[in-house]
Amino acid sequence: MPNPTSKLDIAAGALDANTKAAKKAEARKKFEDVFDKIRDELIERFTSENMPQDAIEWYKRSLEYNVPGGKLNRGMSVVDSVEILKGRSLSDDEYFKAALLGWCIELLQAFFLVSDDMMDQSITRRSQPCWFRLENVGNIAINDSFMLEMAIYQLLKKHFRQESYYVDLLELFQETTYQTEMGQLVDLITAPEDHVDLGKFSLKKHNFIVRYKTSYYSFYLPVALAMHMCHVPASYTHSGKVVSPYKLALDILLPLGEYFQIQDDFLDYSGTPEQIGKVGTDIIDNKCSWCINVALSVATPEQRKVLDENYGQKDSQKEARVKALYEEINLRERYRKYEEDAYQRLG
Ligand code: DMA
Ligand code: MG
Ligand code: MG
Ligand code: MG
Repeated sequence: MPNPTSKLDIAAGALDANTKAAKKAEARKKFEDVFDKIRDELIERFTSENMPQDAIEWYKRSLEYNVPGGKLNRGMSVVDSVEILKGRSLSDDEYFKAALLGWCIELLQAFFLVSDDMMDQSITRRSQPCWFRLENVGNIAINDSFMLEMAIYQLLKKHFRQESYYVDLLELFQETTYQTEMGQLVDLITAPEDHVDLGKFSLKKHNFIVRYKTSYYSFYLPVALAMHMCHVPASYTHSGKVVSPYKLALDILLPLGEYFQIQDDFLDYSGTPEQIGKVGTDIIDNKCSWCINVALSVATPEQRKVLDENYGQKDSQKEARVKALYEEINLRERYRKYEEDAYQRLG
């Protein structure tokens, strides 16, 4: 006989999950609504410079194509962090300001992704062709990416110029952009198109790249922005000890970024375009990914030879050979173990 209480529990659990999902969808919708306002402001400013109609339409299309279609985790976590720091729900004005900072991260991300896709020669992003792949766009995407970045500073000036922490916001965005660009540089020069040298890869190098190209902007930035908005000071003394809250946040958040990028690397190989909205290019691009580093660390001399001969080349058969080797060394199981471990460590 099934126990009616447990049936009730299951029903209650399902209801709870439904409510949570509904709440999440509602929060996303509220956050997305702020984008419409931001886009209109940016276009209004652009139009006020007497820009020709075709340029206005171009800029609008670039904003709509590149900014709002992602997971929005980074942007929405500014709002969540401000709520947590204040310990209460936000007034309309507070919500708007937090969401605006969130959209500034999404603009920064759009700037990075438009250029990253050109440099990585990617095909799709968010289940649509990469911006530079569109007919008539091509290399104009370089300038579009610059304009996505500059939108951040126009918005900050308009909405935060009067705040005591305005300069902190500016410095934080600039510093984070610099860190990400350093990471992208090392990511790219470690993966030369014309010369494969797997001896240059290591998990240590991977770790460095990941911290710079992903962790700072994806994990530290949202929380640090929220902390500035809540007037958290750079340091204070507590029971005779100097506390540096931003440093503390960094120590907690960087490992999360590492986990996130290792998942991104693993999905580049194992995820289908339907699952991840993009076609993986790491093997063909000769990237110092988590997958190749794990493979190198366990490969027999014969397997190493296969990797040397097939990795990093613009040839889908060679790419398939590397993927087959990833299966041979049970990379999926190794990733599963890594993930389990990471949950223990980070949870
Ligand atoms: C992403 O690295 C880093 C930035 C700064 C965009 P990536 O090339 O692995 O990202 P993706 O897999 O999304 O192209
Ligand atoms: Mg990429
Ligand atoms: Mg890249
Ligand atoms: Mg990737």
